Amino acid sequence: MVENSAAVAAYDASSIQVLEGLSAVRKRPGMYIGSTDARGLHHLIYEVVDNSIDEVLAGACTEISVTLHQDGSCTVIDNGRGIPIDVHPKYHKPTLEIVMTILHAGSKFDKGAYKVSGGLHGVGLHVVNALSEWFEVQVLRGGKRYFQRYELGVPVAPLKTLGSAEGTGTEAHFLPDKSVFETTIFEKETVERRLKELSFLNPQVTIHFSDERDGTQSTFHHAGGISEFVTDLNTATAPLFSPPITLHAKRDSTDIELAMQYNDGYNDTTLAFVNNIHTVDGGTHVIGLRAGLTRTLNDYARSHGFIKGEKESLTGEDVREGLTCVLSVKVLEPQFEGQTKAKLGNSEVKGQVESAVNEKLQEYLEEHPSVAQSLLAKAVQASQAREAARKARELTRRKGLLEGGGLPGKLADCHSRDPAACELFIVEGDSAGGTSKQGRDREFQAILPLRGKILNVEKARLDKMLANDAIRSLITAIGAGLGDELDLTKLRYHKIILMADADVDGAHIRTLLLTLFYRKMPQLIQQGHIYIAQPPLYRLQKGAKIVYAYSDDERDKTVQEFGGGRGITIQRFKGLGEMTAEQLSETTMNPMKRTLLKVTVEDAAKANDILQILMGEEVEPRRNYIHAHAVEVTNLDI
Ligand code: 0RA
Repeated sequence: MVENSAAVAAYDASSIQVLEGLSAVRKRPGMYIGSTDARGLHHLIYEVVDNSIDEVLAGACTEISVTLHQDGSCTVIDNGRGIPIDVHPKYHKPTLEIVMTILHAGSKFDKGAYKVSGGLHGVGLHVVNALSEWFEVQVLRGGKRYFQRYELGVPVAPLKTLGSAEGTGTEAHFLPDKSVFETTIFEKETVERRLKELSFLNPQVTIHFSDERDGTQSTFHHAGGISEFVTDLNTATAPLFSPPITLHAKRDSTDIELAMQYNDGYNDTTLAFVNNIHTVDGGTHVIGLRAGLTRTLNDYARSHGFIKGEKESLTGEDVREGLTCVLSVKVLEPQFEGQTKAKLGNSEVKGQVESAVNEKLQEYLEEHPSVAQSLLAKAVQASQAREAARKARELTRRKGLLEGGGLPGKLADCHSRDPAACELFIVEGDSAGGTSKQGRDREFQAILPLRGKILNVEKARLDKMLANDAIRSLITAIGAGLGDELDLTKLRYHKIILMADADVDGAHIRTLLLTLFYRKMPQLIQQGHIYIAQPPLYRLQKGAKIVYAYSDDERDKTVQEFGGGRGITIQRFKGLGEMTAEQLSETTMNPMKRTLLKVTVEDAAKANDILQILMGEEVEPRRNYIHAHAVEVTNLDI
C-alpha cells in the first residue's frame, strides 16, 4: 500500500513535470530549435536523425531511412537498439515515455561517447514531440514491437505491444504543428543535403531518403568518408592531385579527421564539423587548422627551397587559395557559441587541431613529394599574386579610389554618418538607380547604381577583382575592405540591400553579388548585414483601392478579394525601372512598409554553388545541372 501511494505520488509529480516541460518548449520554441521558420522546421528532422546517428556512433546502427509523406509528416526509421521500454526507476513509467516527454531524459549516452549534442542539436526527442501535432513512435526491442501515440507532446494512451517482431530499431513518425511554424513544408533539397552530409561524415551508415510527394528516392552511402566528401565538393573543379590528402589524429579525448585537396581555382572552401554538426561560423577548430596549415606549409617551403630567407613567407590566404577541405572533429563536451550556435568555443581544441595538422601533414608531405610540389607551387604563385594585388591596391589608394574621401562618383550617399542607422541600396542599372534616388529617404538611405558587368569572383584573383569598376566602387562604398583585411568597424552601412529586378538578369546579378560577399566579405553575411529587397510583381487597382502583389498567388488572391476580374487594372512590373519613385518607396524601400529578406550563410553558399556550376570551367557538371534544373533555370533564384 505504502509503495503504491509512493508510486502514484511519483507519477503525479512526473506528470506535472511533463506538462511544465511541454509548455516551456511550446512557449519559446526558438530557445530549443533556434527559430520557427524553415530552418527550425527542418531542425525537427535533424533532431530525430541525430538520435539515430548516435546509435551509429555507438556501433549499434547501420541503416537509417527518412521519408517525407504527402500529408506533410515525416518518418525516420533506424535499426539501432531501439528506445528502451522498461519502466524507468525514477519516474515509474516506460523509459520511452520519459524520452518522449522530459528534458534530457535518461542518460542514454555511454559515458565518454561523443554525442551529437550541444548548440541546437541534441535538445531531445521531447522537443520534436512538443512541437508536433502528433507523433507516433514504434520500437522494436526484445522480440516485440511497441507503439505509442502523442498529440502536442502528450501521450493519448499508454504504451502498447503490437506483437512479436524480429530485430531492433526505432520508428518515429510525426507531423509538425502548423500553429508553431511559419511554414510546415519540408524542402526536399534541404533534407537531402543534410542526409548526404551525414553519410559522408559517418561512412559506416547507409541513409535512404524517399519523398512521397514527388515519388523520388535516393540512397546515401559513402564508404570513403570525408575524403569522398572533398572529391564530391571538387567535382566542378580541376584538382591539382588526387586522391585528397587525409589525416587522422587524436589529441587527448579529441578526435581529429581532415581531408584536403587543392583545385586550380582561387577560393577557400572549408567545411568544418564538430560531432557531425556543421559549424558554419567556424571556431577554435578552424583557427587551429589554419594555424597548422600555414605553419607546416611555411616550414616545408623553407626547408625545401620554395621560399628563401626569413623575410619571405606564405600568408594564410596564400596557402588556402584553391583549397577544398573537410575538417571533422569529435569533442567530448563541445561548447557552441554565437546566435545560431554554429561556432565552436572550446579553447583547448585550437592547440589540439594545430598540433595534429603540424605533425600529420608534415609527415604526409615528406612521404608524397609530388603532391607537396604541386600544392606549394600553387601557394607560392598565390603569394606572388598577392604582392601584385598589394601594389595594385596601393595604386588605387594613391589614386584616391579606395578609402576616405574617395567615394565612388556614382554613389548617392545619405546624410547620416551613423552606420547603424544607414542603408546602402545596390541597384542594377541606371534608370532604376534614378528612380530609387528619388524614392529614398536621403537622411539614411544611400544608392549605388551598378552598371556594366560584374566580374565573377569565382574565377578571379584579388588584383583582377580590384581592376573591375563595379566591384571597386562597391567595396569603396561599403568601406570595410575585404579578405583578411576586412574591418567591420569601418563598415559605413549596417544594412546593405541588393535591389534587382525580379527576372533572370536580376537573379544573375544577385547570384554574382552574393558570391562576392560569400567569398570576400563573409563576416558581412554572418553578422546579418546583407539583405535582399522584395519589389512587387504586380499593382492591382479597383477604384480607389490599390494593392501590390509579390507573387502570382498573391495576385490571384487579390483579384478574388476584389470580387472578380471586372473593373480591375493589373499592372505587371517587368523591372524596377517601371515603377514610379513613389511606388518604389512605398513597396520596397520604406522601412515601415517593405519586407526585406535577410541573407543567411546557407543562401550565399547556395548562390556560390549555382555560380560554380554555371560558370565553372568544367562542362560536365554544368550540363548536368542545366539538364536537371531545365524548368527552374529561367529564374535562377536563391
Ligand atoms: C535512450 C537510450 C538508448 C537509446 C535511445 C534512447 C535511442 C533513441 C532514438 C531515437 C531515434 N532512434 C533512437 N535509437 C535509440 C540506449 C539503448 C540501450 O542502451 O539499449
